[in-house]
Amino acid sequence: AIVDNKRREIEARAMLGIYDKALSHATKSVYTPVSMSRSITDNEVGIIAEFKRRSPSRGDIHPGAVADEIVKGYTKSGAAACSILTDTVYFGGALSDLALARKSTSLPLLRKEFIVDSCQIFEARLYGADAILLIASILSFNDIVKFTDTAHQLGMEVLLELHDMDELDRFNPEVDMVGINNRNLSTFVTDTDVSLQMASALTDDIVKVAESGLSSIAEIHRLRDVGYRGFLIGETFMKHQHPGKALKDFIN
Ligand code: IGP
Repeated sequence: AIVDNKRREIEARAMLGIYDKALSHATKSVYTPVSMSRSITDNEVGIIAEFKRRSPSRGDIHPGAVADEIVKGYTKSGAAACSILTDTVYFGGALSDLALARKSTSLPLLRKEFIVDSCQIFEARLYGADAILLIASILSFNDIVKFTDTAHQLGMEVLLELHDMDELDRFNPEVDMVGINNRNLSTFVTDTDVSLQMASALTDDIVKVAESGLSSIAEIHRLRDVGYRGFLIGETFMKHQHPGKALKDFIN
């Protein structure tokens, strides 16, 4: 349903001619992307702090959250990068949140979106993203290869999200990071053991990110021990009035 809705949104935006401009102006953006994978591996903890107002699995998490305030807090508290949900219908986010985040931090930003068309990658670059998410469960291997190439041409990195062993055939060695999502996107069942079990399925040289359902620093240490360098965390921080402070308390 999310993907069908996304395709309809894109079709409507295309009819308005929104992407024609995005395509020709994407690299004229004043912002030059930086490496998210390096920021993660250089950071002591490697937390990718997410901006998310609500989700289909949890409903409202932090309605009315303001992106620049929260991203500033995350930056001050030592995040290695930030992830910005730009889907509106299911997550209450917007591209304007990405633009606001861009103005408030020099940390690398991930455009968290259901990418099904290359025009969304141009749009990501234009709004100041440093990296894009590609979700293996909604894409073909060919699309993953093509979209990775597009992101790289625009100077951005790719985080490829996998959830189970069956998706390993969609692994493109050209991607910059692989994320293992503990949450099954069709059932919303979240089990942090997924990251632990999938760790050995990936080669050591790829930057590994554990995603979803992470709520304690002990879990992070356990995942670090099996090779993860990045940790994508949303709800654990966003459910608090001051997500930046929550991140600080989490690390310390
Ligand atoms: C963050 P959590 O449980 O810490 O809020 O999860 C992030 O991993 C999650 O938002 C996410 C997601 C996605 C959202 C992972 N992959 C794909 C939308 C689409």
